[in-house]
Amino acid sequence: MGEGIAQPEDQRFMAAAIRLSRWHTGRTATNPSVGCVIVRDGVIVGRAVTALGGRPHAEPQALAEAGELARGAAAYVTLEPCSHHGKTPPCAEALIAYGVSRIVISVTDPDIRVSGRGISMLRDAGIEVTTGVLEEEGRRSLAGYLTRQTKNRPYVTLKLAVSADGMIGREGAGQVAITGPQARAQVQALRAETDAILVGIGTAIADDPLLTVRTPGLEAQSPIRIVLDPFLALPLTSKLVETAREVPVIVVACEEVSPLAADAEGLPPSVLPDISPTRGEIGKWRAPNSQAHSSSPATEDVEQGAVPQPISPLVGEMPGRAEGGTSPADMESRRTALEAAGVEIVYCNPYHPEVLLPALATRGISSLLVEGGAKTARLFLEAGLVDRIQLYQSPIVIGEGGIESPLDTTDIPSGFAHRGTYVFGADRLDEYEREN
Ligand code: AOF
Ligand code: ZN
Repeated sequence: MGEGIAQPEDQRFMAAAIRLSRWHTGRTATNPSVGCVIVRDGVIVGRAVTALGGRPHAEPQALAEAGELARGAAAYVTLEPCSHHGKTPPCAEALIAYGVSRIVISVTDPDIRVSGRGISMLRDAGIEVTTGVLEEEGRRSLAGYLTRQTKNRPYVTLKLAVSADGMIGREGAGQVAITGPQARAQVQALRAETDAILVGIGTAIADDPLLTVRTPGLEAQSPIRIVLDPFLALPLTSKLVETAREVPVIVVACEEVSPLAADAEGLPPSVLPDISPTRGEIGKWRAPNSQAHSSSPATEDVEQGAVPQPISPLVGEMPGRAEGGTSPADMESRRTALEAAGVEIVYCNPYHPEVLLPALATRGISSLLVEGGAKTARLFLEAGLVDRIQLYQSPIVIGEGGIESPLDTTDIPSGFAHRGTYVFGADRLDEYEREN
């Protein structure tokens, strides 16, 4: 027993398992997308990824493919096999039953129902277990799941597309194409593996974006769309509102406009309606108007953190205040109209991502893409709540009236490591990752 000894081919087979796991990233609800390959005499005899929706897990599927060949074989899994009786029996039991003799694991599972127990079960059955193989890559492939499990918030990617003169758009010009088609296709692929995408109301009004995935074959993988919109200024004629029944739209509004703010009971006004914290399916949302309070620990955190906050000075610059006023009656009619169009409104100070993000995690959102604009990017950067920066640089020049990027390659905040440079047509992508 004890720690198994890494074999020369371990990295190669673990790399294959990690590649396989990527197939279902973002498509396994709150479950991680895990890859598993079964290897006998240097040949892969079974392979699988966690099924769409999260079950069955990877291991039983790979074992079923290997069948009798699994006896005496080695199994490579990107995450510690589970030990709990959930909706499926423990994967560790299946590996033991099939007679696998060696298990190689990249990352141990932080889920309190598993966390080390999967490994103990396997070792107790006399199986040699090696852990930590390609752990950095394994962690990256499980980033959303690990961040939600250990930090109670989604993994946050900030994406910026910057012109040669350091701009992300032009005042009053709506959407300006900065990157070319190859880079845009790459961003569509990123959206497809991300649970939710977030923009500020300024961008939602100026650009009127759709924020969906349009790549043929991936259309069903559009993320939930979230708009930080303190005073419910999102136009009913916007593409977001018009498509809210096809792909969910959540508007995050200030607590002070919440119908509950005036609640005679004095209930804390800001809480996102909860779904089952551990097993909720991301796509299932409560009906609009639902202001249910949950007693789950994560939600309690949200409630505590969401005691009405002083409103940031940014508010004054936000569109919406000027338009149509912010009297309770105006807010009420906007709320009713947005909800009638299928938009969900949640009340949670839009200027405090440290409050919003745990609430999103409680609803099963493991990954979030922040796509604009400059103020929203700064808000997340200043809160220290960006895990990864994807900075596209294009050769085009915006010139007069440009909106300055909050970042370029020379002023990436400290604590980020450069992970790579990639070229898409005429554009260049630099990727940075938070180091802890
Ligand atoms: C594995 N293999 O492919 C995955 C695992 O709700 P359940 O019963 O499906 O359990 C979800 C937990 O199972 C999840 O939090 C994580 O600990 C583990 N996911 N485990 O052995 C897999 N996806
Ligand atoms: Zn399992």
